[in-house]
Amino acid sequence: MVKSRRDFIKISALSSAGLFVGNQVVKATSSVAGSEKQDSDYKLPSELKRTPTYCEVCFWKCAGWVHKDEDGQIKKITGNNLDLNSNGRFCPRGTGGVGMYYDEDRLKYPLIRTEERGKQTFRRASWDEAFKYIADKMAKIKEEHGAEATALFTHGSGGKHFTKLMKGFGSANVAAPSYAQCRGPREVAFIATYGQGINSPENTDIRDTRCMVLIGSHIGENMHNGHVQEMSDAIDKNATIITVDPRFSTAASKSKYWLPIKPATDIALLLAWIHVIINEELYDKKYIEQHAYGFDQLKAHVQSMTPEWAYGITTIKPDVIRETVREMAKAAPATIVHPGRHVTWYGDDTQRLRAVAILNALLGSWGRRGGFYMPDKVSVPHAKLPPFPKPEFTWRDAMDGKYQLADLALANGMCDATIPTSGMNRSIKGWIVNGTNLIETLPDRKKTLAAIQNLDLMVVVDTMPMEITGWADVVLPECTYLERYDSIRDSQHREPTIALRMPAAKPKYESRSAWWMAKNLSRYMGLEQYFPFDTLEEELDHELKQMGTSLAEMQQVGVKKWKRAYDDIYFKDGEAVEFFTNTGKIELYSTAFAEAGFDPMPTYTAHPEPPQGYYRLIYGRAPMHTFTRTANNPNLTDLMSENSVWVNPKVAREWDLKNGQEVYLQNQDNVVSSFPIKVRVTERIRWDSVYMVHGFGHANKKLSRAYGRGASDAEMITNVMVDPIMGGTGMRGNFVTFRFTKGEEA
Ligand SMILES: Nc1nc2c(c(=O)[nH]1)N[C@H]1C(S)=C(S)[C@@H](COP(=O)(O)OP(=O)(O)OC[C@H]3O[C@@H](n4cnc5c(=O)[nH]c(N)nc54)[C@H](O)[C@@H]3O)O[C@H]1N2
Ligand SMILES: Nc1nc2c(c(=O)[nH]1)N[C@H]1C(S)=C(S)[C@@H](COP(=O)(O)OP(=O)(O)OC[C@H]3O[C@@H](n4cnc5c(=O)[nH]c(N)nc54)[C@H](O)[C@@H]3O)O[C@H]1N2
Ligand code: SF4
Ligand SMILES: [Mo]
Repeated sequence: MVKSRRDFIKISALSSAGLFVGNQVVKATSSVAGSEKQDSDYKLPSELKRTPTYCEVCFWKCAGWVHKDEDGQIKKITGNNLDLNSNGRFCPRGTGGVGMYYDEDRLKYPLIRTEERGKQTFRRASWDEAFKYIADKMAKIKEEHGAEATALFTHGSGGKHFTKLMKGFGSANVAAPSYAQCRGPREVAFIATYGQGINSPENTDIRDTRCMVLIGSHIGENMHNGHVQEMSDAIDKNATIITVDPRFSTAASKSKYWLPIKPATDIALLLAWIHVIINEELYDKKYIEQHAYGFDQLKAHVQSMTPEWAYGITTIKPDVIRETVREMAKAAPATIVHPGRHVTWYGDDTQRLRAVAILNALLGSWGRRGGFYMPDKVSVPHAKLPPFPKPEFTWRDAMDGKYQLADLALANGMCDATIPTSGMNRSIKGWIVNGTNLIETLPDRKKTLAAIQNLDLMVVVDTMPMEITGWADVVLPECTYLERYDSIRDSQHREPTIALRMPAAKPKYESRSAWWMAKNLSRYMGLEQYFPFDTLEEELDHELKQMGTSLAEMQQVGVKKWKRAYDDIYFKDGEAVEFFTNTGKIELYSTAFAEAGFDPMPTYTAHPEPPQGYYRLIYGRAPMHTFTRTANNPNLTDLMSENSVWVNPKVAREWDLKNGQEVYLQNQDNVVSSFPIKVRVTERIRWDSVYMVHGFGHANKKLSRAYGRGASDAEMITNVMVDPIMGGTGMRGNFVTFRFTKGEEA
């Protein structure tokens, strides 16, 4: 075996030597410049029986209240009635968020990788040491390769603070996996069509919809709180739900139509729907005439794409295709063809989402009640900072001019730019990874690890000992969202709303907030000018006062709403609307794609099918878990402690598989799952596919409840279908078969 620069190390129980270091830590920590404030970091207002927060268990960011008992122990979290994301109710995961705070496996102290007797290990360090170590390494990278040779991977609230630090340092390499591994293709497709993305929370007007089409979007298991509630209200009001999914999802069980499509063929279905809606003249003529560009080209383009043509591809019967699109047209414009959220499936995802955007335009649902509303938000005014240095190169320079239409950075692109290529003479040498478990999050793990081996520095900021922390040089323990202030939540909605997160308890152990880390690192790195406030409390109060409120008021109310400045949530009849596209119109024919050399209108291309004895691996969410982050949460493991692999009875018979039997999975590249997974025999999945929930099969033994429970879908995702338009990583082109023993990797 080639000796690697960096081994995966478990964060082991620290020896007595560690304890000794620990004693020093107390002293050392208090010598961090300006950190006298650390112990009294936050004043916890004892008079507040409940403190406001917004949830970090997923990115819906519901605002709620943390309740404590007389002894100040955190007891429960409930929703804030003023909040539009939650309507005062938390989902099971959000309620279980308390478990993150109490989890005894949490990261407790800063750690630094060392080599002892030829073996790599972590030693406990003081914050001072850790900051100094990072600042020195960053300075060295800057000297040798330029500040541009550093990157920040981040997902979650603390990212804003580290972003400021990186930009101040001179790097523009900042990416979240929620773009190229999630909703990126959707944003690019809607920007190309309407000049405006979807963003989060999605501007789908589910509350008032009369017909909603879910294409591989499994709301109900995908537990986006406010939208699950709105969908259930819409169903109560007899809205028609049409679900397109190779799996009988929870949403499918509530649907008038379930279309168990052959995976990877959705574009054909969408084009056939577009064909019918145009040829049967069911589209919104007035709307299209007034707002759209390229109708004639679109009409000509789809002429051969009949339901009969699509039947051969999708296995959905022509009469079902016709009937369902007539239902959509009947309810229009209060119809939503839902764009989904995790849409990086087959590499032609931007084009699939273009087809979704086009179908919505034909239904006239964009800007209409029950379709897509026009969201509003307030912008939080930030303190004026000195300008950031201008980077001379970014990850884009390693892309050979590709993916120009990506409007945000690609996490996979930054990973690629870390592996030396001929295209770029300098590769990235330092990573800060905040709140993202890249090993389980990015597809093609081998590549991620190859990139990591090429680094001079990897800092991981996390709350838990995850797969990614095992590869770090320095681990910085963040306190949970229940123990810290964070930036004001200012996401879009029907009305502009802000929410405050404040600590309900002091940070446990030596964990600290991302803000505190970024602030202190800025001192060691000579970047203090980008962090002008001594505490985040002062910074927030300064921002809030400019908005006509204050920290004190927000501590009492948690959420504050503003009236919309204009009555423009829906387009008015006949209103002239200017769209931010080249033509100022809704582009059925994308001039931007044509200019960039891509198909201006979506086409269907066939994707590889599973070889004999293999099944397409598809994956999704379970209502009580979020990605890999909750698999060890004591409250949530009580509800679901492992995943299973869904197998059609026909397949089970062929393999003689029984319910509950443990199997290993092996993919097309002969990768075998590290752990076995239980079989669930069910008619709810097509015979050509198997299904599992993402987020299980943890490999870090320090996760005492999650280690080895179930299997990891990510481990099986070695084939990546990259979207040529924006660089998203299609992850559903992987096929697995069953093994009864682990054996040697073939
Ligand atoms: N195979 C596969 N890959 C996927 C997906 C999939 O379904 N299957 N889904 C994709 C999608 S849609 C997305 S959005 C991404 C999500 O990707 P990630 O955001 O990477 O998801 P998680 O697995 O939850 O990893 C979050 C990490 O943050 C840590 N964490 C939790 N709370 C905090 C905190 O307060 N502070 C800090 N610093 N850290 C914290 C957790 O311990 C965990 O290590 O993954 C994408 N990748
Ligand atoms: N409980 C919970 N809720 C979450 C999350 C979570 O971790 N936990 N994560 C949140 C995040 S960041 C995201 S991005 C969303 C993701 O949630 P969504 O955007 O709703 O969905 P996906 O994960 O892409 O899709 C999963 C569904 O697609 C189906 N599917 C698989 N292949 C195909 C295909 O080829 N065609 C069709 N039509 N369907 C297919 C699967 O059977 C499954 O039902 O969920 C969010 N909500
Ligand atoms: S949907 Fe659930 S987990 Fe996500 S932010 Fe809201 S309460 Fe938290
Ligand atoms: Mo996502």
